[in-house]
Amino acid sequence: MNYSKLYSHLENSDIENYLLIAHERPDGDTIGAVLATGEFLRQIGKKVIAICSQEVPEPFRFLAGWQKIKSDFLLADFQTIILIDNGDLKRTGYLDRIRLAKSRRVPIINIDHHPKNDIWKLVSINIINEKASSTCEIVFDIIKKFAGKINAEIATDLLCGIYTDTGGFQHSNATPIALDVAAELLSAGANLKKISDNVSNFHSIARLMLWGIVLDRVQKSKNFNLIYSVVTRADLEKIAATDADLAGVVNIMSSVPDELASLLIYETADGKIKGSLRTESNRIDVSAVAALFAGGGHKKAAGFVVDGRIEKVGNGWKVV
Ligand SMILES: [Mn+2]
Repeated sequence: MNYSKLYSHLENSDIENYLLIAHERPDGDTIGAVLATGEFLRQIGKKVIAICSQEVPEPFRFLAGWQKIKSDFLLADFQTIILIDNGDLKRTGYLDRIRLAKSRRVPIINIDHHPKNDIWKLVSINIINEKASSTCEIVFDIIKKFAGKINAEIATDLLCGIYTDTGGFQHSNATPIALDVAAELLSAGANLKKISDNVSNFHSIARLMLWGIVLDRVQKSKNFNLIYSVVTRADLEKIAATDADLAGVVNIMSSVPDELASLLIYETADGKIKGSLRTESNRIDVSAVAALFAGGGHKKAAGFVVDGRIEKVGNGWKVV
């Protein structure tokens, strides 16, 4: 990867004020990468504000400095915007203001490992590596080649992102490079035990009850080689669970051998239906399936949003 454009931008001492944007429905990769990038930029004398349109989820609130992530900003305060792990423009949560930044010629940098999307043509510097396990793996490379200091705090941030995006080193993106980087981060003082305790072993009673509902409704599709389950808004409300509590259960669903994919369908608070797809198989690209419904994502994990509600019909469910 060639970072020369990025580095000469960073070396420009006239450009001081940076805005970092994590994606909506934030995960450990976007949060870890935003915090690590922020620390690194501060080390080299920049002023940084990190932004996320939604709250930092509980499991990532052990990362140092998460409280500093804000949810609003004034565009005029910044000389550069860095989009981190965003995937597409809508996921930034600040679509209008990013378009405005573009029209005001504020430099926008994109650091990501998602496939080509609508952010690419908008930005001045694109740092994309689709082969990277996570955006944190890319940020590690950027800091290291810049001869920046990976302290224990940055190391934990970055390892948190690699850990979450590889499903705790279980998915096929846990490549030799990802594991080499993880080893270097451990040597730099990253706290893997704290990461796994918080990210993998952090379930509220509401979440366990919700997973109970989802797993109880698992069915095999008659027409496709996939298993699916559904959750209505009423289910979520009854046990006071949140959408974030659904993360993870679709991975359990995809543990059934011989199934090509798993699909979890649930009603969102704003009256839509969201589909979350996973596969452990190399024979299917679930982002292509999601694209049929105008969604997207990765080969192994993807999602889509459609209009509608879920209704119970006999022993099954119907999207209306
Ligand atoms: Mn990611």
